[in-house]
Amino acid sequence: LSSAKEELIEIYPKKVAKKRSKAIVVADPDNIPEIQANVRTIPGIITQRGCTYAGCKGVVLGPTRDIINITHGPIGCGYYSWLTRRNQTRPSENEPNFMTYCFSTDMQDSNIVFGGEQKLKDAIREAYELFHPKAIAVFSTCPVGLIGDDVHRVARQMKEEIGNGINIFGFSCEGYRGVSQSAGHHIANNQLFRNLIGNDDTVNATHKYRINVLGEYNIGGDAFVIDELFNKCGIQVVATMSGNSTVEQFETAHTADLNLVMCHRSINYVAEMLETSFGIPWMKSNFIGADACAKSLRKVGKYFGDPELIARIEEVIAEEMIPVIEAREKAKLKTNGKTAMLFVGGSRAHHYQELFDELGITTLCAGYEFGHRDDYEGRRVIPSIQIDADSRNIEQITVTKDETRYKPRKTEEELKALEAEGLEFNGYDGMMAEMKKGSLVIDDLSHYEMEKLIEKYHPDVFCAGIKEKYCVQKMGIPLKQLHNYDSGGPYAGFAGAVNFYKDIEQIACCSIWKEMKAPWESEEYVEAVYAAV
Ligand code: CFM
Ligand code: HCA
Repeated sequence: LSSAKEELIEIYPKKVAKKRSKAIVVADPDNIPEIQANVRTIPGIITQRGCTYAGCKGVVLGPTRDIINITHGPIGCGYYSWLTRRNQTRPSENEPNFMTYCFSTDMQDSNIVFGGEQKLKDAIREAYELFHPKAIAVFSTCPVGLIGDDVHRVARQMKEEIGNGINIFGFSCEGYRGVSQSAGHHIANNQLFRNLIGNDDTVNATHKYRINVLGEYNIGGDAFVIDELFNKCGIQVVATMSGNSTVEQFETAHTADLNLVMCHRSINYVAEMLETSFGIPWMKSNFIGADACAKSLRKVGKYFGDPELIARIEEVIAEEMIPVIEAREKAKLKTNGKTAMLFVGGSRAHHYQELFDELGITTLCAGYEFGHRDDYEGRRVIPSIQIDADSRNIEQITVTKDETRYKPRKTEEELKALEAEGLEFNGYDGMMAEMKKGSLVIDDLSHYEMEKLIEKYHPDVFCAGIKEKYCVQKMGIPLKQLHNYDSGGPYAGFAGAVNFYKDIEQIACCSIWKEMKAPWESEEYVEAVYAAV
C-alpha cells in the first residue's frame, strides 16, 4: 500500500501534490507518523466535507427535540439540514418534538441588502406564538455573517421581550467560519455550555450510578441501545449529547458523576469544560463493536468500583454476547478475509474498524473528513498542533471552577489508583494506534483519490456517505453509508453489532457487484445524429 501514495498524487500539479502528500500517511502503530489535518481543502479538489453551520446546527444541536432551531439564512441551508442525518428521538406523551419541522427565516435578496434582523425577530415571535417552546436557538449562515446581522443581540432582545422564562441564544456558525464541520462543533459546544449546561441543579436519580454519554447522536437509534444497556446494568444516563436529547438533559448534565466520550472530535470541548467547572472526569469509550462495547462497560464498572455493579455488568455482557457470538460466527464464514475502506467524518472511520475486525475484514485504508491530528495521532500531540488563522477564528472560551458547585468526583489519589489499574482519563490514543502497520491513512480524501484507491484495490465494501455512494457503486463496489446507515441500524452495542454483521455479510459478500458494469462499459456507444432542420 505504501507505493499507492505516489500513485494517488502523481497526477496533481506540483504544489497540490506537495500539500496532499502530507495528508496521506502509512500507518505504523509503533511509530505513529504525523498527518496533516484540519487545514483548508485545496480549491478545485472535490472534498466530501461540509460547512461550519452543518456541524453546529445539523450535528450538535439538531437532535434535541424541544428546542426550536431557527436557521437564519436562505432556505436551502435549513432544508438540507432537515432530518437527513437519521438522528432519532422518542418523546414521551404530551412532550413536544420540533425535529420534524424546518424553521428558517428564508432570507431574500432584500434582506441581504437591508439587513435581516427584523425578519429574524418576527420569526422568533411567530415560533413562540405557535409552539411556546422552552428554548429557541438561532443559527447563522454565510450571508448573515457577510452582512453583519447580530444574532446574539436579537436573541437577547427577544428573550427579554417574550419573557416567561424562555431561553433564546444564537450561534455564530456561518458556513465559512472554519475549514469544515469541526468548527461548528466547537462553536456549538461553547454555546451549550454557556446557555444550557448547569442551569438546573435538580437531581432526578433513577439509579445510584449516573453518567453522561457525550458525542452520541442517536443515528439509526444507537443511543436507544446504549441507554437500554446501561439501564440493564443499573446505571442512569443523565444526558446523551446530543441524541434523543432534551433541554432538561443538558441543564442537569452537571449532576452526573462520569462522562463517557464516544465521538471525541465533536464534543471533547464540553467534556473538558464539565471537568474544569464541576469536577466530572471523562473517559473515551466506544460502543461500536461488541468487544469494544464490553470493554467500555467494564471501564464504567471499574470507575465506580462497586463489586455488585461489576458483577451485574459481567452478567449483562455474558447474556448479550450469546446472540452476538452466534451471529458473528455465521457471518464470518463468508466475511473472513474480505477488505474494507472507511472514509467518514471524525470518529466513525476509527470506531467501525472494530466491527470489521470482528468479522475478519481488514481495513485497507481509512480517513476522516475533518478530524484533527489528535483524532489520528492521539491527544498527546495537542500541544504541538500549530494554531493557524482558521482555528484562531473560532472562539476559545475559558471556564473556571464553579464556585459553589465544583465537586471532584474522585480524589487525585483515587484517580491515580484507577489509572494504575488501567483506566485512562482525559485521553484518546487516536485512530492510527489501532490500525495495522502498512495500511493507508488519508485525511480529507478527494474524489479523485477515492476513484484511484478503488481502481487499484477493489475493496469488498467501501464505507462513506451519500456524496460518494452512487459513484462508487457505479464502479462495481458496494457502498455502505456509515453516516446515516442507509436505512439500517442501530449498530451500537451488542444488539447493534448483530445488525451490522448481518448487513455487512449481505453487502460485502454479494456476488452481483462483480457483474456490475457501468452503462458506458457494457453498452455500445451510440453516436448522436443531428438532423438538419
Ligand atoms: Fe462525530 Fe457523528 Fe462522526 Fe461528526 Fe458528522 Fe455524523 Fe460523521 Mo456524518 S458527530 S464526527 S460531524 S460521529 S454527521 S453522527 S456521521 S460526519 S463520523
Ligand atoms: C454533515 C452531515 C453528514 C452528511 C453525510 C453524508 C451526516 O456532514 O453535514 O455525506 O452522507 O452524517 O448526515 O455527515
